Amino acid sequence: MPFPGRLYLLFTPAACRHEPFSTLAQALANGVDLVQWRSKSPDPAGFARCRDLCRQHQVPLLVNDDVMLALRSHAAGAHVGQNDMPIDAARKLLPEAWLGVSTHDPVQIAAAAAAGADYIGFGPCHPTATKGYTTGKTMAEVEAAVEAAQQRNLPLFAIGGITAGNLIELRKHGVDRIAVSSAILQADDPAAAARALRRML
Ligand code: TZP
Ligand code: MG
Repeated sequence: MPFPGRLYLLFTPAACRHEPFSTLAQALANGVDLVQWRSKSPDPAGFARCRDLCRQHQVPLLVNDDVMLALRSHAAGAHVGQNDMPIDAARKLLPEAWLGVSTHDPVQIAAAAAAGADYIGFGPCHPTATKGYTTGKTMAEVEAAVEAAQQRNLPLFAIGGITAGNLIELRKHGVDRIAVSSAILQADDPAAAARALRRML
């Protein structure tokens, strides 16, 4: 099955301006088509609510960092960073589920492809307080990453400080999938924010 999703929401309940599960429901009803559970502390009840909402909307749910939670909960997959469980170990634990990897340059993209990742995140494209990045990528770096991913048939989600305002430029440089947190979770109107991003993808 081709990897699904254009508008990937990194869902951290504590990062929401409004009530988290109402925010998630609005995002799911307005164009978010992939969700990552990204809670920094264990929250089984929150995870269950998130999973139920994703199921209702038939949107795949992936778990950040915690490959074992992804396995136990029969989530659609897991996402690992460069300092989390090694990709090949995660791949062995999740032979069937989706596996995503955070990457920051073409060398990491090649390694993620070789280890069997199903998709990559690439960034931070722009500075973002969500993860404390003060610098982003040049558009030449974005293009090089898009090309490296395309050569390996690896879906690439641009990530980091993406807004409806700066997505136009990323689109011009080959980005067709994005992962966002604050653009939706911190929006005054999360439904409108999700719709605005989705219209551009
Ligand atoms: N990885 C690179 S930037 C980032 C992650 C998880 C944060 C994305 O959040 P935002 O709020 O969309 O910048
Ligand atoms: Mg991580």
